[in-house]
Formats: sequence, structure tokens, C-alpha cells
Amino acid sequence: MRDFIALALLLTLPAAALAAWSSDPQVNFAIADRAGEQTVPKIAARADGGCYIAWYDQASGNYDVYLQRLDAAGNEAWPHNGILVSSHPQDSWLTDWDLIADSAGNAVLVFPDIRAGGDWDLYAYRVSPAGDLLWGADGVTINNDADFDPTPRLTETADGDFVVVWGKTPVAGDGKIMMQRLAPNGALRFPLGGLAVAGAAGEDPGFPAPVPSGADGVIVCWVRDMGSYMSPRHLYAERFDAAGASTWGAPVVVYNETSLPIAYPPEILPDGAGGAVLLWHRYHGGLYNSVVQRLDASGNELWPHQGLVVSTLGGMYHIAPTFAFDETSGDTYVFWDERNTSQSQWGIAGQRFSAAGARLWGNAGRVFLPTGPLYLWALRALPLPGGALLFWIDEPGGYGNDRVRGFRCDAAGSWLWGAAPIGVSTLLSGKGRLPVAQAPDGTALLVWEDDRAGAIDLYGQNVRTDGTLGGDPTAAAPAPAAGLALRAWPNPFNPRTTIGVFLPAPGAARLTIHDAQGRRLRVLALGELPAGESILRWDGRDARGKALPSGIYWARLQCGAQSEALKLLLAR
Ligand SMILES: [Ca+2]
Ligand SMILES: [Ca+2]
Ligand SMILES: [Ca+2]
Repeated sequence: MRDFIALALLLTLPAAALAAWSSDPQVNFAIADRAGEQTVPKIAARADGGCYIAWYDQASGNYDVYLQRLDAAGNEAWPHNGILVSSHPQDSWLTDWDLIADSAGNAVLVFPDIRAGGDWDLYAYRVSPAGDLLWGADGVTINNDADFDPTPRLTETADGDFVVVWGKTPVAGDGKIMMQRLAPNGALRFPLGGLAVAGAAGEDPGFPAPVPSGADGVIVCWVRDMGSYMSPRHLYAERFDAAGASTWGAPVVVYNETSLPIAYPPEILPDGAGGAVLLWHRYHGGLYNSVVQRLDASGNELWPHQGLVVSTLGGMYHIAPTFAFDETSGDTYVFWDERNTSQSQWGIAGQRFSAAGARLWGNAGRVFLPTGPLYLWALRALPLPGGALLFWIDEPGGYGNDRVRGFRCDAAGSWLWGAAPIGVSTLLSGKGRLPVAQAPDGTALLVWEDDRAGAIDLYGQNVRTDGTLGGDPTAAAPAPAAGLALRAWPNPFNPRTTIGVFLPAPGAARLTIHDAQGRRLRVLALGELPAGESILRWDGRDARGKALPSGIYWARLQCGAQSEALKLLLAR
């Protein structure tokens, strides 16, 4: 009876009231639930605690590209089921693509389609928080040729440009890693079709992934050659400048002891200091193991050549890894599937590497879920200062009866949300993909494919750093009736923080950033602000765009005769 009442209540609520993060892991939030498939979702966090979610939507019969924006409470900025970005013809075979939220708060998407032939060409769109297509109704054409151009990846450089990389399989000749760079207005920095930045005679490189590095560069990792089963699928990395030129002179051979498993894309994270951390798994000596390496901005390997294995324990597979880099400590957290060698039992183990590459959780890592008969996959890690979050899908009800669960651990590897993982989505249904993002306050934002109502829909859930679901982080803001108020999160921060500015009544206000000596470095807001809290963002840079050093800064709010100040600690 209780279930019936809950259902009846849900059905009588106005639709808008449902459109927010749920606090119930049996319910979650239907991001996109029209007829047909909503599939291959991507999620990117915004500075205001909200996010963009993009996906391929088959409701029209074609896999159209749709986008939704949610605020921190999960309220939909646009109509339920999102706004149409592209209805150009799409292949029925879908591969990975990319979405980011840029530093100006827009969404940037890059994907292939078949509007100019079945070979696949690439297009990029930039969408404002209001839903305007800033690069035109048809986006920007990245290339227009007869070659196969799949799985583009995207990043924003520190100077505000966008870099797209992909692996090209040409009609004839060798494959290449390609790069295109776009100005904020969508103008191509390189010739149409991009620059070939890597590839050797007789080889077909693939799976490139970029991270920003320094003022205007990127570090890209890729697999050396994926041409055939016997190809040397080694892991390479290289740094490229704003002109697309190598700054290391030649790729760094990160791993070449054995070939990476077929169709395995290595992962890369920026280390906050111009370098990068790389993660892959390998098959060597009859066992799978996961391996990490850290490169500095000059391309030096900071850890032993061929990388550090996450576990030296024999007789088990340490496979399908995920990782998170804690910029506050320089520690790298890796979690993996601790699988028996007959691949009939699964578990979760983790390792914490110090900045110097020490295995801080012992040579065998730390067991979080003992290896057993419960099938699990799609491990996804996110960092928190002094620890990490982990989420995954498991299958307690057999095939198609899946959950999403998660935990938070501290630097010692202890669970912080109780003695067992929390349920993020506990209604048993077919689930998949599980891309994740992270709000500035550390809240995890998850989206997954879900067949609970028939043909695939997308569901999502927020998980706050205390392990609770739902809620409105802005509702917890101090809301003094009489005066101005300021808050910032995170604080200490590196390199970005979000500043909440509270005004008791609408008024002309000024928010400025000052150094410890009181010198004004930056104006973040100048003009009319509404009553209540306005959300602003500071990127740790002065008015000229120069990254400021670690130290104490002040945010100063002035409105009429009133003023308020808040101490900010930038810890790079
Ligand atoms: Ca074409
Ligand atoms: Ca093409
Ligand atoms: Ca559907």
C-alpha cells in the first residue's frame, strides 16, 4: 500500500516538480525518456554546480543530438527531453564522442555524422546556457572528406581555445592522429580537415585523448598502431603547442612491452602542473594488470619507464581500471576490477600512488569489495581532497537487472559513508555507460542508459560528498534577511572557485578580487544583481588573464553603503 501511495503522489505532482535530482535511489531522475533510444550520453559539470548532458536521441528515427542543462538542484533549464542540437543524418553504428562545459559556461560538443557521406565527418557545436547555437545552426565543420573519422575527443586550452583530436582512417594510405583547433568564435585555427600530428609509415594510430597543458598547449596520448590484431598497440604521448607543433621533439613511448588489449582506450588526466597522469591496462606474462605513468610538462617520465603496476599480487587479473588525480596532494587514486583468471568472479580493489610513485596502499593494493560471483563493471573514479569517490554498475538480479552503487574513501582507503557501498540507483533494470562529472563542491553527477521503462532512456543522479542524494546545495546557503553575504566553494581552491553573492534586495553591486595587500586584481561583477544569491566563478587569474600564485586573496562585495569580504585561499 505504501508503494501505491508513493506512486499516486508522484503521478499527481506537476511535471516540473519531478524535474530535479531525486533523493530516492529507487526513483532517480529521468533525463531523457521519450520513445525510442536515448543513448551514448555525455555529461559535463558547470561552475554553478549544474551540468550539461548530451546524447543521441532516436525518437525521430534518426540519431539526433540533444542537449539538456540542469542547475545544481537538477532543475531543467530547457524543456523536458532537451533541445535539438543536430538532426543531420547519423549512422546507425554509434561510437564515442565528446562534450565539455567551457570556462565561459557554454557547452561544446563534437561528433561525427554522415551529412556529407557515409564515411563520417566531424562537426563541433557551441551552445550557450540560454540554448543558443553560438557556432551556427549547423555547427562548425571540422573536416569534409572521404575518410573514416570516428571518436573525436575535445578539450579547452588555458587560453580559451578548443582542441579536437581524432584517429583518421583514410581511403588510402596510413592512418593519422589528427588535430583541429578552434577559436572561441568557432574559427578554425588550422586548415579545414586539421593537421596530422602523429602516425608512422605502415601504421594506423588511434584512440587519441587530449588534456590541456600550460598556457595554450595540450598533451595527447594515443595507441601507436591499431591496424590489425598483430599491430604494436603501444602507448605514446606528445605535447603540442598552439600551432599544433610538437614541443617534445618526438612522442614519448609510455609503454611498449606488449600490445594493449584490442579496442582498449587508454586514459589521461591533467596533473594541474602542465603534466599528465596516464592509465592503461596490459596483458603480460599471462595476466592483466593496470599501469600508471606520470609525465611532466617537458615529457619526462616521473615514474619508472613502462609505468607502475597497481598491484604486484600474482594469480589475479587487475583489470578495467579507472583513476582520479587529487590536485591538492598530488596523489593518484586507481580502482580496478580484481577478477579471477577464469573471469567468473569480480571485485573492486584500489591503489593510492604518492606524487613520487610510492604504492601507499601496499603492493597488492586495498580490497574494497572481495572478489566474488557478483558481476560488476563501468568503474568510475572522481577525486576529492584527501580521497576519492568510486561508482560502478553491478548485476545482483542477473542480466538486465542492474544497480549503480558507490563509495567515498579517504587517503587511508577507509570508507566514509558507512560499512557498505551506497545505492545510487537500486531499481533493478538494464543499465550502461555511466559517464560521470563533478561539481565544484565535489558532488558527483552521474548519467546512465536505463531500460526500466522499455526502449533505452537516460537517468541521472547526483551524489553529494556526504553520500546523500538529491537536495539543493544552494538551499543550504546562508540567507541573512538584512545584509550582504558571500560564500565560496571549494575554498581552499585550485585553480577555480565558485562564489555565491547574496543580496537582500536588488541593487547595483560590485564584486572584486584583491590580494593580501588589498590591491584590486580583478572585477568579477559590476552592475545590477537580483535579490538572493547570484553565482559567480573565479579562475584564479588577474584582469590580464595571468594565473596568480598560491596565497590568500579577498573577495569584496560592495552594494550601496554596505560591504562584505571573504578570504579565499588559492593552493596550487
Ligand atoms: Ca565525407
Ligand atoms: Ca570523413
Ligand atoms: Ca526511450
